[in-house]
Amino acid sequence: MTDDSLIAVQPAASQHKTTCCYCGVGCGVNAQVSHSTVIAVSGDRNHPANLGRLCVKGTALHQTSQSPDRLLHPMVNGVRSTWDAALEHTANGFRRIIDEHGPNAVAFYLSGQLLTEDYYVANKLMKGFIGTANVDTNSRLCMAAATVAHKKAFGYDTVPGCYEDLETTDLLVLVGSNTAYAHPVVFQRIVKAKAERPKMKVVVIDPRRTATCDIADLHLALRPGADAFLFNGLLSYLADHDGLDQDFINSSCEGLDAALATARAQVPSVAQAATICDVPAADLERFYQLFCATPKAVTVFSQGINQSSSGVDKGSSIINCHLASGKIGKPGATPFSITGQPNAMGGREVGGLANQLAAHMGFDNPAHIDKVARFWHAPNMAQHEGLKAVDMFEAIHRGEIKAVWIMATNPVVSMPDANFVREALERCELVVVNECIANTDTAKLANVLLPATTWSEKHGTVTNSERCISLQKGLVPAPGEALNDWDILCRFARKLGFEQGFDYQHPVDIFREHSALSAFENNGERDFDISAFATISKADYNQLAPVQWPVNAAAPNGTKRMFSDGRFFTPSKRARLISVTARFPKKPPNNGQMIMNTGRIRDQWHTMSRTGNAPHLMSHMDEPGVDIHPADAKQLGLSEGELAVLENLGARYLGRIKLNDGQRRGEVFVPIHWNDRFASSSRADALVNAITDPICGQPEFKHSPVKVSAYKPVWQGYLHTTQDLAPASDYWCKILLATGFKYRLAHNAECDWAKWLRSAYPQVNDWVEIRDSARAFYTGAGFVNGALVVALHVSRDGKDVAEHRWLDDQLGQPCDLNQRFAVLAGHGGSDVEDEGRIVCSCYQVGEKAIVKAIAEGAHSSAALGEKLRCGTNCGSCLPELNQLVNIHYLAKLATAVE
Ligand SMILES: Nc1nc2c(c(=O)[nH]1)N[C@H]1C(S)=C(S)[C@@H](COP(=O)(O)OP(=O)(O)OC[C@H]3O[C@@H](n4cnc5c(=O)[nH]c(N)nc54)[C@H](O)[C@@H]3O)O[C@H]1N2
Ligand SMILES: Nc1nc2c(c(=O)[nH]1)N[C@H]1C(S)=C(S)[C@@H](COP(=O)(O)OP(=O)(O)OC[C@H]3O[C@@H](n4cnc5c(=O)[nH]c(N)nc54)[C@H](O)[C@@H]3O)O[C@H]1N2
Ligand code: SF4
Ligand SMILES: [Mo]
Repeated sequence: MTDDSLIAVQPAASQHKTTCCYCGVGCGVNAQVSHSTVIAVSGDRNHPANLGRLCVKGTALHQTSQSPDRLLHPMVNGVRSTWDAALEHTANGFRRIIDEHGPNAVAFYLSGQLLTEDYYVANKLMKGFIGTANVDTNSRLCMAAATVAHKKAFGYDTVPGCYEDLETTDLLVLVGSNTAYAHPVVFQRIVKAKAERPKMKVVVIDPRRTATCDIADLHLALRPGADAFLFNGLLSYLADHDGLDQDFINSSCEGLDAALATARAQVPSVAQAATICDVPAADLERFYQLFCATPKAVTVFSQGINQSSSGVDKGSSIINCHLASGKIGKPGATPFSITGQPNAMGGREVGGLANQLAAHMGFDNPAHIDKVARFWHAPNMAQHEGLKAVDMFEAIHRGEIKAVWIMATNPVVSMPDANFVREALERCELVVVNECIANTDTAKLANVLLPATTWSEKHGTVTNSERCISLQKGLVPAPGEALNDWDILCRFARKLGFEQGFDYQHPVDIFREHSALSAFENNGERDFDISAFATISKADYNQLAPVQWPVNAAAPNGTKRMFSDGRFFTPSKRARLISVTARFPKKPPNNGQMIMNTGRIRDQWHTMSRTGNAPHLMSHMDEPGVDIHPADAKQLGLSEGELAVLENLGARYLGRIKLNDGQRRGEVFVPIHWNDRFASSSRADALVNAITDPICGQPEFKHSPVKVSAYKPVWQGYLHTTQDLAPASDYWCKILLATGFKYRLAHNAECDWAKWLRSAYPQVNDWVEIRDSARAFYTGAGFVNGALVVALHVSRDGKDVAEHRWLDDQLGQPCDLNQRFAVLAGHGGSDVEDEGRIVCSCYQVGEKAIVKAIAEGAHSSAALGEKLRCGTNCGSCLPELNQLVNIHYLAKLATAVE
């Protein structure tokens, strides 16, 4: 924080309301602060998003806010610098490049994890003052398709519904959304609503059987990428089965005939739809019937729809069905694009994407360009849209963009063809990165690395999936020399000579301007209007209560739901149905290739810069995985627990095989999170083709053809160490433990283990080792003053190195003779039970204990909770507890009955 009044020297412990910085659910958090540290968090009962709940990531907010890898000082070319010198260097670089090559030779790449105020300033500086729209954001990878689909249908990028609609609906359709993992608190709200109103039906549409299917009455495991066919089929079905709302269509829609004609031509019957989508016709018909017969239906869509070479069309095909059947603008009835990042929506509001202007205006409307220019008194207003993310990095690679400033995102991990992106940055003349973490894969390539504040230090607003604006509060002082992103940008702007327009003293100054722009010459024409805040006082801003936009004279307390009057923001005030020609993904797999699907796991956030540092968040899934159907695995000679190698674009992804009959044949699933800080070769995006949707530029992240084979190392094993030190090996992945690190290792050449250990740990003079005569296995442990410092277990076939969690707790512990033997054996003895994989992160309850409790009579998640506490804190593991009860009790019961 730059404002001392906000830091406030904290008394012993004080309570503050703030907002979670992870997902787009946007939960309200009570943070307890003591001695300038957030020491505890709990859910805010009064926040409309979560009503007191938090998921496992939210519950761990205070544990992840301090990182040993924190970036504390500005760095220029690897050398510590001062703020003034670093910004002078940056400004000189930008100025020279702009003078020589014009403003389009520079670019900003931003993030939905910036605050609205940061985002506003970045966008204003580039589009209004530097004079280029080469400003794009990771929202391109995330929400771009939904944004365009909204704009096409409604005139503006409006999310019509609210979370309450998910609870009050009679039919909830979750399409390409693993809500249980990605929006856990929304999922818990749905679970509760369904338990209270069992007539509510849930349909999940996802090629995989995910944790979200735990509550599904019907799961359509469709062929990857077939969604627009499925929804075109639904539109035809509605027309054929009296499912159209003619009154609503007559009064509020246009374009139905053309949309229907295209849908009918492509998907004339349910049978054809079922064949194209590769789902049982009876199941599909059941879904169509349900949708047709249920006035209150909500369709939530997320990355399974957006991240596609035809994501806009897929979004349109969903919205079409809601418009045609009048299921919009009413309680419990709406299409709902659920957003991923905490401020993806705020970014859209300030126009953070290269084709947008501030306050939901756009380059496609000359009057908008003029309005924004006049409002900003912009000396160099950009007149055309800029380059979208993938095109932007291609232009960097070609040398056309010579300076890029990256803020709050890690493109070397998260962009498609990630090795190309890395190469582009290596070639770029000037790479500036605002980060909190010193050594992210992107930060490592920065010429200028600038320390930014992050959650609990920065202060400003974010907007969640249901248009709710909340304050993320500055509660503790910035560490080292870190500054707020908006402040860094303003200092830079002033160095470029833009004194006026960037002299904000506090985020409220920016928020007021942003609010005023939303009202500027609006006259009810634009959806985004928060004019009520144009004159908000600093005191009111610092206590801002969550509120859903629009917030204006007509709706001073905000707006829960949009379009209740059947009026839209198009010139005709009617919503448009869009004619959609459904298409499959651009690049089908060749013979022998499989489709790589990518997505989230429960306890990690993106590139792990924060969640990777919390041992208990690592415990649910501690290693990059490859989920594969058992039959495919058998065909390829892959076994559970071994390593697989996936290949595409000359890159490799190594991951641990997990047999999963919830996978479709021919498709593997890998997590997006691992990166070069945590594993040797597990950046999924290095294998993703940079294929994008031609309209919105969003990449096809969910569908990459890859070659899959077994990885056969010469040796493999694991290392426990108090130091972050492991042997160079072809495969390694790092797992944080409470008192050190665990590495899983595999390599394709021989190694002299005893020699490596002695050279890597010279301080150890007390070694205990076992090696067999044929050198098929080696185990060594080193002690300093009797305490365990390092332990290595390796073998040729991996058979002798079964891991037990017991060893994870022994680092740093004094070890007597018995314990030394136990360390060498790798487990605490037959009377020490291994917990197995951790299912409940909050209480660290492992799978083995849960299975045992089920055998002993705990036959529901509630009974398990009573016995072991699992699932009783944040509830994120409830779907998995139910699954274990299914497998280990209900399925056995069913077999017994048969
Ligand atoms: N734990 C956790 N939560 C997060 C995040 C995180 O990193 N970790 N990130 C946040 C962000 S930024 C985002 S954008 C959201 C994303 O939230 P989601 O979109 O729910 O998450 P994903 O796992 O990316 O993908 C969702 C599902 O799409 C499915 N899918 C793949 N192909 C298809 C297809 O062709 N059709 C259909 N119908 N489905 C398909 C995948 O199998 C996957 O289960 O999560 C947010 N929440
Ligand atoms: N294959 C595949 N790839 C994907 C996806 C997928 O589903 N599949 N999903 C895509 C999606 S939807 C998304 S949203 C992206 C996410 O991908 P990224 O945006 O690259 O992921 P993050 O790890 O969230 O990166 C945020 C960075 O900002 C830093 N940071 C945190 N707070 C602040 C702050 O206040 N200021 C500054 N300056 N820095 C901060 C963090 O340390 C971190 O390094 O990944 C995309 N990539
Ligand atoms: S659901 Fe979890 S990660 Fe998302 S905002 Fe709420 S607490 Fe944070
Ligand atoms: Mo996202």
